[in-house]
Amino acid sequence: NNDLYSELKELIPEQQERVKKLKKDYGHVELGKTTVDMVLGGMRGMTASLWLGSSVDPEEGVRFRGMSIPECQKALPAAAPGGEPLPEAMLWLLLTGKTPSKAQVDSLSQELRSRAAVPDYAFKAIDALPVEAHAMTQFATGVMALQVQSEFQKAYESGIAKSKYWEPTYEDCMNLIARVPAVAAYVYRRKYKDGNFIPMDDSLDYGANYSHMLGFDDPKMLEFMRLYITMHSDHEGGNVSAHAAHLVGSPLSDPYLTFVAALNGLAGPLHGLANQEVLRWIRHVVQEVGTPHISTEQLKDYVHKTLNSGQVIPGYGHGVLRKTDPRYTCLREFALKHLPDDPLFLLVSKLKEVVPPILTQLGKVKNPWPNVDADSGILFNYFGLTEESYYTVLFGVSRNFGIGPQLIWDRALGMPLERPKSVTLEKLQELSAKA
Ligand code: CMX
Repeated sequence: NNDLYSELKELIPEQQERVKKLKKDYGHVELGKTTVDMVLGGMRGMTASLWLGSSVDPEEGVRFRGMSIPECQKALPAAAPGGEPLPEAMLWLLLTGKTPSKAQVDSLSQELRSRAAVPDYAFKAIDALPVEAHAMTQFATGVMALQVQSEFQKAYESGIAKSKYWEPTYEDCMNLIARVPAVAAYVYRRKYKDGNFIPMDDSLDYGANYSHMLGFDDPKMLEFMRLYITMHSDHEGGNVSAHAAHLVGSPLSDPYLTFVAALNGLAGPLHGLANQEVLRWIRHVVQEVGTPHISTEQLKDYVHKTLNSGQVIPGYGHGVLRKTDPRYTCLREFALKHLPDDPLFLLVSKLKEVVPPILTQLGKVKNPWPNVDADSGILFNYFGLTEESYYTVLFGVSRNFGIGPQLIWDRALGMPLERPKSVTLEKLQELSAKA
C-alpha cells in the first residue's frame, strides 16, 4: 500500500479497540503521585498525556516509534543509498509506526508536492509586517493565514460526525506540512535576500526542496536538511511546542490553529529559540576575543561571565534528558564527516569540554550536557545560512512532522479536551500542612 491515507485507515480500528480496552479495564491504575514540587516545578516528571510518535528516556534520549536515532538512520529510506533519512520517511514512521519502503516514501513525496500550493494572501499577510519583524513572527503569521483553507473547520461547520474527525484532520495536516516550507522560505528570502524568491522544484524531495527554496543547493546541505528535519521532528509530548499543540488541539481547534500554538511556544528562548541564542553567544565570544581560535581559558572566562550576569548557557541542559542529547551527537557526527576543520565547529567542540564541569559546579543544574540546539546552528552557518535569527523557523518546519501525526491520532482515538486541575497557593499550603 503506497498511499499513506489508506495505510492509516487500516490501522485505526485496532488502536481504537486498544484504547477502549485500556480505559475500561485499567482506568483506575495509578501512574504516579502528584507532588508540591511538580505543581511548583513546571510539572516535571508528571505523566500526564498520551503521545504515540516518540518517547524520551532521560539516559538514552529519544526513540521514534521505538527506534533509536542510529536505527532510524539505518532503516529509513534515503535520497541515495547510504544517505541520511528522508523526512517523508520519518513522517510515515511517526504516523503509522511502520518503517516505509522507498516506493512508499516516494509516493508520499509526490503527495506532498501535489498539495504544496500556497494562497497568495498568506504571503500578503507576511508582507503586512515590517521586514525587521522576527522571522518566527513572520512565519507564524504566514501559517496562521493558511488556516483560511482548513478542511476540518469547514467539515465541523457542516456537522461532520465525531467518528470522521480524523479524515479532514489528515487533509489539513498533510496540506500544512506540504505548504509550510514555501511560507518559511518566503520569510527567509524576504527578510535576508531582498525578496528574491525561488519557486519549488518539482523534482526534489521535501527537505531538498526547502533547502532549494531557501537558496542552498549544495548536495551536502540537502543531506543536512533532510537529517535536520528528521531529527527535530518529534521529542515526545511534554516539551513546550508539542504540549502546546496537544493542549490547543484538544478543544477541536483545527491543525493550523494547533500548529501556530506550537510555533509560538517554540519561539521561547528556553525552547526552540535556543539554536539562535547559541550562535549569537558564539559570535559574541568570537567578537570579543577577535578570532574563532579561542583558548580553553578564554572560553571558560566567557562562560563564567555569562553565568555571572544571570544568563543561561544556551544549548546546554534539558527538562528530561540527563545525558548528552543523542540528536546533538548525530548532528556532530555529520559535522565530523563534512566540516571537521570549520573554526566554529572546533569552537563548539571545545565548548562541550568546557561547559559541563562549570555547570556541574553550580550545584543546581540537573543536566550539564549539550542539547540538540548546541551544534545545529554552526552547520547551517557553514553551508551559508548564516542568519541565526532564522534558525528557529527551521526547527518549526520540522516540528510539524511530529505534531501533525499526533493530532490525527488524537482525533481518531477521540481524545478529550485537556483540562487539568490547578490549585491556589492557600490550598497548596493547606494540603501541605495536612500531609
Ligand atoms: N545554563 C545556566 N543555568 C542553567 C542551565 C544552563 N544551560 N540549565 C539549567 N540551569 C539552571 C536553571 O536555570 C535553574 O536555575 P534556578 O534554580 O536558579 O532557576 C537550575 O539550573 C535548575 O534547572 P534544571 O532543573 O536543570 O533545568 P530545567 O528543567 O528547569 O530547564 C532548560 C531546562 C532546557 C530550560 C534549561 O536547561 C536551560 O535554560 N537551558 C538553556 C537553554 C536551552 O538550551 N534550551 C533548549 C533546550 C532544548 C530545546 O527545547 O530545544
